[in-house]
Order: sequence, then structure tokens, then C-alpha cells
Amino acid sequence: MHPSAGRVAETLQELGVQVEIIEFPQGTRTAQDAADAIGTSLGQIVKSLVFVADGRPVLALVSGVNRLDRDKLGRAMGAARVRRADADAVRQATGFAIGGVPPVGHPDPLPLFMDQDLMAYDLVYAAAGTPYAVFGIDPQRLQEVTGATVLDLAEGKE
Ligand code: 5CA
Repeated sequence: MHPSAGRVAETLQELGVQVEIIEFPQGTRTAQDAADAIGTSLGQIVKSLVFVADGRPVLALVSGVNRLDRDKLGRAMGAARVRRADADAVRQATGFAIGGVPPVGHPDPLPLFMDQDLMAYDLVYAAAGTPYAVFGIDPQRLQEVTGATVLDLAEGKE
């Protein structure tokens, strides 16, 4: 296993989460890639999106079918300006590279928000540290171990 995936496996173990990290040589870089590789629906893929809200990094866990509404994230953060983090900022904020950013295992804690639409599934799949690795987890459990705030983050649903 790649060391970055190993770090995620270790963190999950420390958190008491029993999951298997699944590696796909064909790659799981995007939510669609992951859904295709796993053979699951796009909605069950957890996108880990890093934004910078008034200068503070924040991680949003968003269903693969949704686009994140920056205004909603800004309101949740009490921030006036929300921008997408660039590749360097993603690595700086999470310790992982785009395409592999996991929902756990960040060297420094950052605020976490979770798309309420993920809660509708029995099982969702998140990146496990690399663009080739994912793990499946009950979204309720994912919320518990991340402490993420669950809210409506989707664009186009008022
Ligand atoms: N491994 C999959 C899901 S299991 C995954 O990580 N998907 S993701 O959606 O969380 O990560 C890809 C996301 O990274 C894209 O949706 C996009 O929001 C972001 N991204 C891709 N390229 C860039 C870039 N150049 N700058 C900033 N963000 C980017």
C-alpha cells in the first residue's frame, strides 16, 4: 500500500473504524472515476473539497452528484469570501494531494462540513490518501469520527 494510504489506514484504525482500503490500479482520481472503478453510484462518492474561507482552510465532504454552493459554505463559516484552494493550498491544509484527499488523517485539524445528501445512503466511499485508493463507510459513522457539521451544501436547491 502507498504510504499515504497507509497513513489513512492507521488513522482509521486509531479511530476504531473497521474498514478495508481498496486500491484500484485504474485510478479513482475523480468522483466519476471512483464510481466507475467501484461500480457504485456517483451520489455515494464523497468528494473531499478544500476551500479557503476568509483565509481559513476548510474541508467539505460533498456527494459526487452535487456541486458545492460557496455561499452556503460561507454562511456556515461566517466568512465573506470563499475560494477554491489551489493544489499547493490543498496539500498544505490536509497533507494530501488533490484526488486523494481523505476525510480523516490531516496533520492539523481543520473545520469539516458534510453534505446532508450523503446521509441518505447506507454506504459511501471516500478517498484514502491517493488517487488509487478508497474506503467504504456508513455515512453516519463518517460523521461521528470526523465530527463534521452536516448541512445542505448543494448548489441549486433552495
Ligand atoms: N478520489 C476522488 C473521490 S473518492 C476524489 O478525490 N474526488 S474529489 O472530488 O474529492 O477530488 C477531486 C477534486 O479536486 C475535484 O472535484 C476538484 O474540485 C478538485 N480539483 C481538481 N483539480 C484542481 C485544481 N487544479 N485546483 C483546485 N482543485 C482541483
